[in-house]
Amino acid sequence: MSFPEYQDDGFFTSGHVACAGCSEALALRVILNTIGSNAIAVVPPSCGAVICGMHPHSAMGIPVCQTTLESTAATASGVKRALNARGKEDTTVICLAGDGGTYDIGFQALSSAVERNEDLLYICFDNEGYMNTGGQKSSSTPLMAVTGSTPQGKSSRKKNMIEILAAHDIPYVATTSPSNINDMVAKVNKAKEIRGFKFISVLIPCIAGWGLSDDAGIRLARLAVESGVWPLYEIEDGHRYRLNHASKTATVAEYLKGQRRYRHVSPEQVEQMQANVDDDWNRLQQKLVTSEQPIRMQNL
Ligand SMILES: Cc1ncc(C[n+]2csc(CCOP(=O)(O)OP(=O)(O)O)c2C)c(N)n1
Ligand code: SF4
Ligand SMILES: [Mg+2]
Repeated sequence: MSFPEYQDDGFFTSGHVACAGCSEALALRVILNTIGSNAIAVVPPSCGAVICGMHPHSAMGIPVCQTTLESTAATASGVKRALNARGKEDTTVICLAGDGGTYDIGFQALSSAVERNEDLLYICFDNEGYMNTGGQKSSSTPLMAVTGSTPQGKSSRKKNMIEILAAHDIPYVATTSPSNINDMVAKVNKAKEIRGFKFISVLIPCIAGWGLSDDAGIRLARLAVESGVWPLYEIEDGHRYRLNHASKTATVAEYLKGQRRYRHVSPEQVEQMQANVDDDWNRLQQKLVTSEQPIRMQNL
């Protein structure tokens, strides 16, 4: 195991109010310290907004603009254009949103901003539900997971946001995990160098919403990667795929174990979920093979 390759310059401080053991706090610390001081965050209602806290006691060491759940990408577009108008083109505008504010309620603003190819870095903290309001389902909640609004388990599959964004020909879209810090640092650094819209999705095992013990977050994040439930990959310009963790060494059953939200699932349903993951993995492999194509024109 290698040591994390980022320098902590104190852009995320102690005293935040994340649940004990929540890996979103760790991810925020890594991402903010990788971005550095020349940045402004746009944050909609979410655990991230609660974790960051209120001015002047915020845990974040950069200016924060809290916006509505619908309008993260629109607000950030305006902030970025205002900065440009004042000659501050080098300031990074970073959106820090949850999955509900990304996959569902903020999707229209997000899709429009990607279509305009705004120069933004959008981070989605995907804890697979509306968690700071008590754990309701979002369209990121996976099949069979119990939430406050799917008490018998969700009947539909998780929306594939990465592929939806790839279909926008977005310059850069990637997944990462708090179990793979160097992968996270590398992707944030890479995104910093790209002009246009960048989207990075971070899987956040939710201690409260998934029914985990306080010390299980990172272990679950790792099992998600190693089982292929959350493959680490990146796509450039909507069609050049790269897999960053190439092997699948754990089973879906191992990943589900210890999560209260899957306690009711039968062995047959576990088999079906394994088949779904295998199918998605194989499709990803096919895209890796066909992805070495010439770079397409960007609409910058
Ligand atoms: C239009 C609108 N609907 C509902 C709410 C109430 N609300 C605030 S935060 C939140 C949950 C957001 O979920 P997500 O984006 O996944 O963030 P998480 O809490 O899981 O980090 C909801 C429903 C709101 N603020 N605005
Ligand atoms: S509700 Fe879940 S995601 Fe939100 S702070 Fe608590 S553990 Fe973290
Ligand atoms: Mg959420």
